[in-house]
Amino acid sequence: MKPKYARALRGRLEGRDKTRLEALANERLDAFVADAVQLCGPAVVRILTDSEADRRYIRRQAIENGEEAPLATPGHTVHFDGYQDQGRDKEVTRYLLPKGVNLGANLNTMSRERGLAEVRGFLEGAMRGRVMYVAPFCLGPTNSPFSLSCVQITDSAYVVHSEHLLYRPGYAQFERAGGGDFFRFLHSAGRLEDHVSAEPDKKRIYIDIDEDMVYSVNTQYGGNSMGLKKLALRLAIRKADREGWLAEHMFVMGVHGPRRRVTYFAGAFPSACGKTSTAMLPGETIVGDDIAYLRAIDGQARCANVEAGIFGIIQDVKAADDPVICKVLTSPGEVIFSNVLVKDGRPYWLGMGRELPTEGVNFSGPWHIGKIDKQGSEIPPVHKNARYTIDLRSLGNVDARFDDPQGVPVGGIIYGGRDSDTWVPVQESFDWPHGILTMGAALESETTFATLGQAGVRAFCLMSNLDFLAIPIGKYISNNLNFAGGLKTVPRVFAVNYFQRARDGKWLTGMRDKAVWIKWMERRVHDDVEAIRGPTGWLPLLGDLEALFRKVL
Ligand code: OXD
Ligand code: MN
Repeated sequence: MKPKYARALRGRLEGRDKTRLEALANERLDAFVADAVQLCGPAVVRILTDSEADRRYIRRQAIENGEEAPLATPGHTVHFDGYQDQGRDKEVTRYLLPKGVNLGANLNTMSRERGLAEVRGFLEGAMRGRVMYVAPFCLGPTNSPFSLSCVQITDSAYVVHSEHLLYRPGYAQFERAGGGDFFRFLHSAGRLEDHVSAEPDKKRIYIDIDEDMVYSVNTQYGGNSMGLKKLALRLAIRKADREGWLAEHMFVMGVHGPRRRVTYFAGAFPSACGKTSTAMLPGETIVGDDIAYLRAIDGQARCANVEAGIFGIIQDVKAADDPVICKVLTSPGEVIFSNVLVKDGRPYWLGMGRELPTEGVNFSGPWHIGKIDKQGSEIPPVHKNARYTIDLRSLGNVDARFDDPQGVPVGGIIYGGRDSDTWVPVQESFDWPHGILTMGAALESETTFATLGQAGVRAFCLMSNLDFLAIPIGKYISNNLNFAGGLKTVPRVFAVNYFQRARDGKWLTGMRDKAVWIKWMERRVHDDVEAIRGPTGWLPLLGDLEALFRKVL
């Protein structure tokens, strides 16, 4: 380690932790840790490896420092975020632009110089008296063309615990390969009151595109604090643009067709619009529910789940519709519940199919029905964006190839939105450009509770990836169009809409109908069924749907 970094770390990084950092012999990493220590002023630095002992240490820390509390079921814990911190905060999430760079009017940007001064100002001394965790991770499967190294630095054991469940370990990858040009995330929950970030007006999530680095401060909500989730997606979109692949807000699933055939689909729907419930359809297998990288490998479109777990919305999860998830949420094993209601050590959430208790503990502390907040509004028992965090491997329906270093071949791409009156329930595009432009790029969807702000407003939502886009929109669309150029077989492109309503407001399709749409798409990929040429795409024949409804439902 260079003497200047060793000097900066003296007294805070010692013994085993020092040896662990030195063993990686990575000057860029040393510089990152030294800068974070000088800026945030922690009492001590812990360098985490991939070992089970370190995972256990983090779980204990999250409980000991009060960020999580154990629940009655062994392995289950609950975490609460502050009242104004329970969704992605788009307003304060900005790209820091170096002079002369323009990402277009749709992206939230500011000058790099001003942004760095502001966010680094909020981080100054933020970890005084606390432990700083340095955790290396890998996005995508390890030892794979998809692998991307990352380092999360944070003072939150909850953040690292969540990332242990959601991502692959990265210390060994740094040892082996030096980490390559890794992404860096620096987070502090900031000043805490009752274990939640106490200064929401100083919440900032700033993305330094020049340095592949993200700063996040005065927030705990996973979507704002976990670097590896949507913050890494932003950096990955830029890296993919430079290198000729795609980083998408997509689930990946294996659809099981006739004669034991498995066809893989990747699907982009906005947050809270059915990605997880589609990937979890009974009889099919899940590769991932949120973020995928797509690459052309030997002329074939292949994709991999960037993650290894689910940070899922818990509202409406119930045994009748989601038996596999419910089993994990009610059995011993590692689960973090966030922003649910707790009574007698049991978690409760909206739409769980049971009446909620009239008192308990929630994000506001001890809660009872009718409890009023400082502004005089009634505090709901549970936030709509309450979540569960689990390891994908705890699910009974995980796809056999979920960790395949080569990813899985992509048979079809699906775009879907929350759209009450325009798109049909399912259709196929005429070809790749038609699908990319009219189904992906033209996607509109109603806003949901997954982000702060008003829900139910129909908005342009390009490829369900607009929230995370970090390059100009036109460039991103061109990259998607051009992706097919490197392929021998081009995936089919489909569009679905689960949210059509009649004039009286009633849903026009049922919750389970998507099980039929997906089987129809699987048949189309192999030309097993014909379709009608409609004005906006190929539509299913009634007879094929009737047969599938009988068989599937
Ligand atoms: C998510 C989101 O958490 O998109 O996946 O908000
Ligand atoms: Mn998402």
